[in-house]
Amino acid sequence: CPSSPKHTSTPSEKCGVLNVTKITENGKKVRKNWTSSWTVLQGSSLLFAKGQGGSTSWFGGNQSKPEFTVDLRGGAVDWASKDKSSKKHVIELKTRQGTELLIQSEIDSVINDWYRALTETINTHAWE
Ligand code: I3S
Repeated sequence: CPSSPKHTSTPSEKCGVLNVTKITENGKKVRKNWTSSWTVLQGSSLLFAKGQGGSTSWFGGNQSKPEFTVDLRGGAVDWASKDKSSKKHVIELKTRQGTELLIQSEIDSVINDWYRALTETINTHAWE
């Protein structure tokens, strides 16, 4: 992550571009709206900023504001079933607050790394 070069090896700090859509908000189904989003995992929070905005894009900078933040504590992550999306490599993320997101990347290794990082984060912060 550009703003934290010293912390790039920390598993709880990760960022990159992913395709994201909400499918449920506060327990209510919402219409899918897939967007390419600059995504940052920071501690137990997952932050999304709309649009890629170039590689220097960062929430603290001028280019992008955090569009959406998800609290991972008490959440659940799993591979999405086929009926959730026709896309491949889709992660389903459920929050304790009743928001469900789909997270996708065309790149195998990228989505596998995110799956690992999200699972790790949820397990680490499960009892907070
Ligand atoms: O689960 P759905 O309804 O088949 O999801 C698709 C739709 O949301 C579609 O948008 P509109 O129905 O607003 O045109 C999206 O373009 C598709 O990407 C959605 O399906 P996938 O399988 O790509 O998640």
